[in-house]
Amino acid sequence: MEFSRRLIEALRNARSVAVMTGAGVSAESGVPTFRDAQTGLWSTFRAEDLATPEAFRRDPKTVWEWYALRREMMKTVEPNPGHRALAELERRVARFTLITQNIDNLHRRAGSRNVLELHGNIFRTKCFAEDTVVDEWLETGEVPPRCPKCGSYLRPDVVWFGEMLPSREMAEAVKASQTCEAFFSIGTSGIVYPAAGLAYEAIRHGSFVVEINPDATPLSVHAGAVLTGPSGEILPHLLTAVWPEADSPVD
Ligand code: BJW
Repeated sequence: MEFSRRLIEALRNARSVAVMTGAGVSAESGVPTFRDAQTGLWSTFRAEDLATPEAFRRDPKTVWEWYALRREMMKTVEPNPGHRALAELERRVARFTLITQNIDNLHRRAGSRNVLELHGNIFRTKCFAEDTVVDEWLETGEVPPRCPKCGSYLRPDVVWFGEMLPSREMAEAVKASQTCEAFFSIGTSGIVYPAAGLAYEAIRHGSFVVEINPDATPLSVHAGAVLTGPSGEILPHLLTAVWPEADSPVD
């Protein structure tokens, strides 16, 4: 696998790196991407139509069950070489921020530490009415289960369309994007805002922007380098090309 000298130098010399990831980073772990997620019984539903507060109000049972199924599947998968290479990259760069749209926890499980989860985490649950995290509740068989404090329905602690992103995480993500020397956009279709806007913030502030994706996205024509292919293959090779003297990033 060949990388341009400009890309290798940019990454080797960068004192601060921000990385934005999307569902494609977890594809090689066996997690279907958001827009390819619907198979079997769920193929009649569009993911975009289930991931909204309106859908939950209309049909809380269906939405809860969709997330319950995805949560069970995400429990059974393992981080892949792409996740592990990003955890290793954090150890090699002075200031490193991993911004993820993923809710599957795989970056933390791979060893990444400075992770900003912009769209929440499927393994947390919150009260639909009070918007507070709930750790324990009584299983009565009712679906969705109820908040032990107020009796409202519980929901996954993820960000649905039309909802605000968590303000601390978003503010830190904006700051990291505006101050990094190199910015990576990996495995995301780049169509969901405000997350998709961060790459353009990085470009506006003079960062070297690199995209890794098997397919072109709206960002491709603006990026300083486009690496076409699966992130689980490209990232370990890139780290070896930049730091040839170091141990393999994924052993
Ligand atoms: C690989 C690979 C491999 C495959 N290796 N790569 C117009 C302008 C600006 C904003 C808006 C607008 N119209 C509407 C909006 C707002 C809306 C929005 O952006 N909509 C767009 C669709 C237009 N945004 C919001 O509502 C956000 N909130 C907000 O804006 O608040 C302020 C506000 C509120 C009210 C009114 C106005 C303003 C909230 C967005 C929340 C998104 N949440 C979801 C669901 C999370 C929970 C769940 O998973 O169920 O987040 S939607 C879904 O999309 C999920 C993802 O994180 C997100 C991004 O998807 P991602 O990760 O890019 O996945 P895919 O499937 O799209 O792409 C996978 C990619 O991987 C592909 O490119 C493949 O090629 C690639 N790939 N294999 C590397 N091996």
